[in-house]
Amino acid sequence: MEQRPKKALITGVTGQDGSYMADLLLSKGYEVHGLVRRSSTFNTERIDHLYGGTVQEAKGRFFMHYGDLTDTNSLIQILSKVNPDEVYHFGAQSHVRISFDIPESTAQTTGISTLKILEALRIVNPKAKFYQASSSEMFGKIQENPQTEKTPFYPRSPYGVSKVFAYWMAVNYREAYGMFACNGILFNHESPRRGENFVTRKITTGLAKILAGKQKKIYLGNLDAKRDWGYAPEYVEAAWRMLQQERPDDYVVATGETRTIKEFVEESFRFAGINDWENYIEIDPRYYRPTEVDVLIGDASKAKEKLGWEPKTKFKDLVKIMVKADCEKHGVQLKEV
Ligand code: NAP
Ligand code: F7E
Repeated sequence: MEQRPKKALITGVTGQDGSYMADLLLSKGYEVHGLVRRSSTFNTERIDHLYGGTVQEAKGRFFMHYGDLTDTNSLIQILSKVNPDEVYHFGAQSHVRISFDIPESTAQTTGISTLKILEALRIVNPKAKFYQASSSEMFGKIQENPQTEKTPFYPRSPYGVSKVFAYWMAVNYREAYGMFACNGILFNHESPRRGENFVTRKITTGLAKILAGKQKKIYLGNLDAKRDWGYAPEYVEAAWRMLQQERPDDYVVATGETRTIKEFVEESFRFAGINDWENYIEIDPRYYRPTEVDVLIGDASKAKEKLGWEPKTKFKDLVKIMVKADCEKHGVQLKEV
């Protein structure tokens, strides 16, 4: 007898990770359902290739549902209707700096939404496997180096605090109700689909616009912070692998290499053939955070051992991928250096 395809529900499907996860699951033969919120302008750019039917294999297997992470009824309705085998919860207010401006709504969207979905699943579909998009921001003011699954949390923003709440909710539903809930503790991961107000994409878009004569300077905040940056498509593969294990667990996903924001700027400009990058960068204190996360570096040994997952794209390749994509978008021809 032919088996029905596995069904997955993705929250945050219009975002960076959700869209890559949709691509991955469709390539694996899943039927994919995405939760989309209403917006006054179209917010589906990252998944238009799926919905518009240009990707042949998505035909008849990709569905969008209007809902909102703050609207419990919409979540219950979608979960009941779709009855998914796997739920990937990527939806969130994911910008750390902005979480200081809208702490309460961040707590709702980034923290409480996890509880809403787990509770809805417990009632309508307790067998579904659940992925929680946990974050290295939970380590915040780091308590040890490098950070592992055992490192204590010390969040430094309303975003980080909300993610700690969500992390423990996933653990609690696993322990209290035996639900298959996993936390992927993902360190920063980037790509040409990264939102343009995160620092890497702000730099690569700004650089492309400078080269295209559309912009003169890039205004940035703290250039000394250090981040462990990986490549987003590889990170959603790790998330998928977590839900294919026999038992639910929590995993750090990282490269183990940390670089300053300044290094990202330098490498981007160097790749575009510009050495005097300082002439194009202005510091604007508006982009400082009330409490900063100075340095992050992850140890993904457990993911390597249990999931067979390893990062492939290194720092310089990541910069290259992003600069190239933004230059292409802005009609800039690069001479490779
Ligand atoms: P992203 O690009 O900002 O995507 C966030 C998604 O959440 C978007 O689809 C957004 O919809 C949706 N969303 C926001 N508020 C919503 C609401 N009220 N109702 C329904 N949907 C809502 O984030 P990302 O970089 O892909 O990250 C995915 C997840 O991983 C997030 O939970 C993030 O916090 C977490 N995370 C990210 C990283 C990273 O480095 N990227 C690392 C660790 C953890 P719109 O398109 O309509 O805005
Ligand atoms: O900032 C500094 C800023 O906003 C990185 C989210 O996906 O990853 C992301 O959070 C660093 C910070 O990412 C600017 O102060 C300097 O130290 O790109 P970001 P983030 O805060 O690390 C984690 C893992 C998540 O979970 C989050 O969802 O860069 N920085 N100048 C700047 N940052 C921004 N955004 N803009 C600047 O102009």
